[in-house]
Amino acid sequence: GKAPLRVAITGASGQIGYQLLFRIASGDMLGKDQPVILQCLELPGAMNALKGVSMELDDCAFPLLKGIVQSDNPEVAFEGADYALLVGAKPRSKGMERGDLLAANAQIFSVQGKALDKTANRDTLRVLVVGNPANTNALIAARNAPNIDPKRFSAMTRLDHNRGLAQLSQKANCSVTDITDFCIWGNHSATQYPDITSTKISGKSISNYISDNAWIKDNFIPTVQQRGAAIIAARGLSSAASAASAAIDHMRDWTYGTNGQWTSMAVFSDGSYGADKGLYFSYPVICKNGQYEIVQGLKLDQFSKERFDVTNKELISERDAIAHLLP
Ligand code: NAX
Repeated sequence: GKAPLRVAITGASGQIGYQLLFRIASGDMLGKDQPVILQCLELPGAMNALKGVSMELDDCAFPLLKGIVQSDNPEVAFEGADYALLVGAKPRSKGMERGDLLAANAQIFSVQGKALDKTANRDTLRVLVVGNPANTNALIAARNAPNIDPKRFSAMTRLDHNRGLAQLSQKANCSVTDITDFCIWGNHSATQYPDITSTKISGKSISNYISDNAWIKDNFIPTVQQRGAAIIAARGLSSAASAASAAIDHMRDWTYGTNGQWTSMAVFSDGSYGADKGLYFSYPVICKNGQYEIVQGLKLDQFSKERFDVTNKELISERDAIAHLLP
């Protein structure tokens, strides 16, 4: 059989971690023939909860699960890691300013970037930042890991992408797999731009199925942008199982490819389409041979350009707010 791969997960005993660990251990992320070792990082105060989660993982008797590391030390949790899912982050507390939130997370992701640089497997590593503000946290982690290719870092907009697919499939009364060439641009925040300009359903322009432009502008786009808040309003808790599912999709597709289809990933910007270079910016990507490529050659109309600029500006302002903390 295959040698086990090492998968580090931070915030492992939190809401998303609790969904994620079991799906990774059951083979949903890396395949039903790929053994894994889970390397869990938590805050010291959550180590007891993590122990309970680890006991439950044992109790599943997953054939692919070859070990569980439990640590509050990032250098230990990231030791030899082939994958790192950075889920744990500082949540916004009451009265906290945006700048304070960015700074608190800059602290966490600086430490974790340095630890990845020191102990992870630099030649195989794939990093997905889920903890918010995810794009800027990815930037901070990558900048603190000078010996790791910045293309090995990414942030999650796959949940936004999947939310968009679900809304479109319900409106057009088709299967999510019939929908192609849809993407999310920019930040994982309310400024993200879910773009249907190139989208096709069963190979034909989406306008054949959804001709109502007002629905796209006034319903679809805000619904996808505000979905996180709608889940909190309904459930009293933020998205967790769907976030974990999107993280699984992201890592699986990055590793095994998308068969020529688009997905959305926030990746190191090379300046494509005018996004600021070096930001972690969500683009349409195609994954193959274990790598992603930003889809090139698309034409952004006036409406799309305006929305693109808003989310680009927001990411620049997030970066500027923590610029003094970057190495
Ligand atoms: P929880 O508060 O349930 O869990 C977070 C866990 O992280 C806690 O157990 C905490 O002890 C741990 N933690 C905090 N700081 C840590 C550190 N420095 N090292 C290790 N562990 C640490 O939050 P949960 O609902 O799981 O959400 C986690 C993060 O995902 C949040 O930042 C949230 O905003 C973000 N999300 C991002 C999404 C995306 O699409 N990119 C969607 C879902 C989610 O809202």
